[in-house]
Amino acid sequence: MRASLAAMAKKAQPDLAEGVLAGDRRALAQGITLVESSRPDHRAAAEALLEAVLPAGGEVVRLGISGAPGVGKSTFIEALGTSLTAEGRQVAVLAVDPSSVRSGGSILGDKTRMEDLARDPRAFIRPSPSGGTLGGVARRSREVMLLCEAAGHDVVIVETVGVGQSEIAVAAMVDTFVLLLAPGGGDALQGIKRGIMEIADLIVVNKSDGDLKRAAEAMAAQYAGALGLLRPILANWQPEVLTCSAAAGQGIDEVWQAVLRHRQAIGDQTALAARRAEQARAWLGNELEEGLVAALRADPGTASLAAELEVRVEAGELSPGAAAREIIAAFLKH
Ligand SMILES: Nc1nc2c(ncn2[C@@H]2O[C@H](COP(=O)(O)OP(=O)(O)O)[C@@H](O)[C@H]2O)c(=O)[nH]1
Ligand SMILES: [Mg+2]
Repeated sequence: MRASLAAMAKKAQPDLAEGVLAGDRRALAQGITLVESSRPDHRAAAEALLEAVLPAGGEVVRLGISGAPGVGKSTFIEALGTSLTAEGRQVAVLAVDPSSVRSGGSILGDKTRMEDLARDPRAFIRPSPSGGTLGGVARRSREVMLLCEAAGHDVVIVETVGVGQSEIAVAAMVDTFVLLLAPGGGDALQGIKRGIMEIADLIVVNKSDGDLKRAAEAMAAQYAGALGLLRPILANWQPEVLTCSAAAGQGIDEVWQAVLRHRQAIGDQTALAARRAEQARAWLGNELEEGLVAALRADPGTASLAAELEVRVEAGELSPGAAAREIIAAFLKH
């Protein structure tokens, strides 16, 4: 499989790009395998493939969804996704979850909660690439997103568990970022870091049904009040707070309408393109930083000096700043 993939990558690159652009699911899956591979020859092929299929253009909606485990992300994505495919949209669902090595792939395990969507020929569900740093996982997901768009998916939903930094990375690759909450966590506002509220374009309180309905509404009111104190991210967009019941399929369309309103607030296609261009520029910066650090760490000539200086920093003989400058200077000389 590995060998044949590499061979295919070398010989049939244009065919693969064509297959992806034609919306062929096997080609898309092969392309994703290339993009997610850490083998250097695959990386080169993946970059060639991305170059061949970009820019996909079209009216793609990139939607990020973050929320703690159990708030109902999978149930929500199933409900939203199936209603979008019923409208004729092609939906891709991706996950960014750097911890998925441990959990065995969040979305894959969740496919049982996305049963209809998983079977839907208009939908494509891909678990988080496993392994590596958050930066690495997020980068591969971003590239998978671009491949899915090239293959004709016009709504890409990127799911992430709202713990740690992954939501920042997801917010930086989507147009609209939704924070999903649910009552019953007990700790309400305290449980959510202010940081994630600051990047949310929409806050949706799920499980607004049955016994939880009143608690959900109270929670929504509380968050609306808290949001009012924050500075809006877009000049003409005040983040909205909505309630829904993913399980009952209620309020889902209202969330989608809010997503479309946020998109309107971003502006026309030119404004959207400018925003995405800015995101791509920021990603370039991240890639450069990660790449440089990786190159430095892999450089055998620098490694021994780094180990030596580390000891001196630990002993308090040398400041971390001075040590870093010395290591960088040595690395740059090579
Ligand atoms: N009452 C109620 N339960 C829900 C709703 N959405 C999801 N759940 C339940 O919450 C639990 C976690 O849902 P899941 O979609 O797996 O959450 P995730 O971990 O965020 O993906 C499951 O038991 C769901 O059945 C909802 O709208 N109302
Ligand atoms: Mg889930």
